[in-house]
Amino acid sequence: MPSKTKRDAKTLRGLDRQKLLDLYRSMLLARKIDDKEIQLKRQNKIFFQINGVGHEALGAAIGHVFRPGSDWFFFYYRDRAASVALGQSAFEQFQQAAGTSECPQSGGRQMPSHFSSVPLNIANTSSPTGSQFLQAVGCAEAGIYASKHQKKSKAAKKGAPSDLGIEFKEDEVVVVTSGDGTTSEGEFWEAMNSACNLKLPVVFVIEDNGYAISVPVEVNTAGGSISKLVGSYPDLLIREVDGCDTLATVDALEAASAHCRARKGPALVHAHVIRPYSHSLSDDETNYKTAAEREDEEKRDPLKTFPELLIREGIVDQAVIDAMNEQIDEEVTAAADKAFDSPRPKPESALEFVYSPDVDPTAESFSSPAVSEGNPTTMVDLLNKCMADEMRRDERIIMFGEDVADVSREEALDEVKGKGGVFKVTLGLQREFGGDRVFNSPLAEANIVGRAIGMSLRGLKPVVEIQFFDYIWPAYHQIRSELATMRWRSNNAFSCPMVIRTTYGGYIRGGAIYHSQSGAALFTANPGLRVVCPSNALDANGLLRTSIRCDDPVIFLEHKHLYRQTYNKAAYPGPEHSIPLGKANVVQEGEDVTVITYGATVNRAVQACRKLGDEVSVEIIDLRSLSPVDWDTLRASVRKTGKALVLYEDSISWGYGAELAARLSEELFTELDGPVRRLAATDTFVGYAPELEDFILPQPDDIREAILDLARW
Ligand SMILES: Cc1ncc(C[n+]2csc(CCOP(=O)(O)OP(=O)(O)O)c2C)c(N)n1
Ligand SMILES: [Mg+2]
Repeated sequence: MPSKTKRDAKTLRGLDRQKLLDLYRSMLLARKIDDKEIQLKRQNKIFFQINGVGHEALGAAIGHVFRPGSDWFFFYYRDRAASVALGQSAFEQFQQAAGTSECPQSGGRQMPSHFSSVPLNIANTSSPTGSQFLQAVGCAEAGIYASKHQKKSKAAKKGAPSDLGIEFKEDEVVVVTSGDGTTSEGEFWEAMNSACNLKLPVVFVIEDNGYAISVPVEVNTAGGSISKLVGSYPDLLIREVDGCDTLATVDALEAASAHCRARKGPALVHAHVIRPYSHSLSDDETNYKTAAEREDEEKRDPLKTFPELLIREGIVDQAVIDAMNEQIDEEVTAAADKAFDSPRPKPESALEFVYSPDVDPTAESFSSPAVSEGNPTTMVDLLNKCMADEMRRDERIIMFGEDVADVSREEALDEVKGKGGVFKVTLGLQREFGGDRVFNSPLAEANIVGRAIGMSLRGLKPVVEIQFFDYIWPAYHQIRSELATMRWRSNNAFSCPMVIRTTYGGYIRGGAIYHSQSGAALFTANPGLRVVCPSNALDANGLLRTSIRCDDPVIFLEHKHLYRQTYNKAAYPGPEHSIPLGKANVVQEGEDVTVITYGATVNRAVQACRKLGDEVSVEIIDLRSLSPVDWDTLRASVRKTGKALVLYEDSISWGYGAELAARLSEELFTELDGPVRRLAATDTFVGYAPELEDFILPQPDDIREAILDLARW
């Protein structure tokens, strides 16, 4: 071993030669991967390219300050340098560009620069800008919950469950990055609000390159500075820094990291960087950036300034820089070649990992009969009892939403009865399980689902409530783009099993447009989601249990009108009652016509049949689970009767029943004795006046008519 030279001993801002060279190496590797990818794209060997050029000093500093495998990272597409600095190899990056089957980031499913790593705790990156913020908040909450739980269970008596199976470090932090333009997304502000309110260890790193594609920062951000704008958030440490100055950036991130590790609150690092290669290969920034502006950026390029600094300060000489350049060129070429020699995805592998390969919620093992005790009670009560039973059994279950807690100010618990949800479905759960497990969210639906995704990524099991289906839309982006896709897009590396309970539907007299919606098809149209809809109290209990124990995200639709009907009550079925998903219930058997329905129209079909008397023999099928669908039961019934009426509460056109009708017509064409008919709501919204509501929604008389009409064929 050569003895240490004077140069080895020299440090810059406390960083030794090796650390400084490591920083440079990450920056250089990232730049060269981008350059190589650009070449490959121009040769049509890869199909997309987006670069992280100009963001490398910041990325290398992130990798230097934070801890892969114990801190968590929610990145966006410019974080190539951060990813390699944390430990991702050039080969991993090229595998994604080439779209290989063994690419650990997505198995050929996502574009390049969608970073992801289980061992490094880089949560799977998606393409929508800004959806990562709330997930980072939830991820930080999961770490705090696991830590508190550990402490409690150590203190608890023997036999108490002690381990949630969630790995965490006492001083861990969550890093979330985005561009300047993305801070205009509402979810950024929702995340800031919750991170500050809960004093969470989240480091927001805003990589401000001055543009969102062609839109300059002052158009996106009032006053042009995000760090100025967030100045009044409580407990937020703010650092503004030149993100092209590697060492200043390390200092800023160190300060943020220390603030968060000491649990003083979140931090925001506003780093000014450059974007000299245009937004992506599909963009040419000369169309909107002046030559002078581009020249200024060029001067700040960290790949120029940092090695110059190292040489100027006597840390290295040009030969070291040249040698590193050569070595990385070779590494990059070899990694790219290896990626192109790697196995390609089998086309049919596209069907894998839409859902969990481990837990099949349609399996017979989820069929556990009711062991009934006590008097019949309501759907609200049996939903509540299911959640209480499951929470006793599994301490990973966390419940939050608007008004779901009994009382946020816990000191009042002894004096008041508690709210427990606007329909009282969660009443008493906070009282029994405490405010760490059952709590109110801000009035922000994306906040609820985004945070739940971050929690479930780490192994918690959120069972969250969206107060009204009518107001689920701010969360729809999280549901459709993140929740439904997580397992598939990460090739089964990440998943977010959870339950989203929401109340839906009309027939409530006065619900009108914004308290009567029922667009189930907007959820069943998303691969990756399970959609469940009970029509009675007993099924609600059994289906909710399966949904909670299932390994997939479940949208659990609770019809408000059914919550307290006497006809659908049942006795408490015990703590193990469960019903597999995808198993319909034949409510009544018949020979002439099959009525296929779910939710509040099940009982309306029964009423219609009562009115029919013996005129027509009708089989009524309650789907119970809208995705997956019990096609076997539907086929068998329609084969028997030769006639099918699909009855649903959505607007008739494009509604849930359209797919059922299409499939049945297609598959059973030769066995049908009449057209597959649909009866549903009008193609309007639901009106307030009873005359309007009754006309809009299918009523027993309408159902009777439709059955008679079909029977005549
Ligand atoms: C929700 C969403 N809207 C629009 C886009 C299209 N898009 C991709 S990148 C981008 C600009 C982002 O700018 P900024 O946040 O400043 O990040 P930068 O690319 O400059 O690093 C846009 C509009 C997207 N991916 N997601
Ligand atoms: Mg930008």
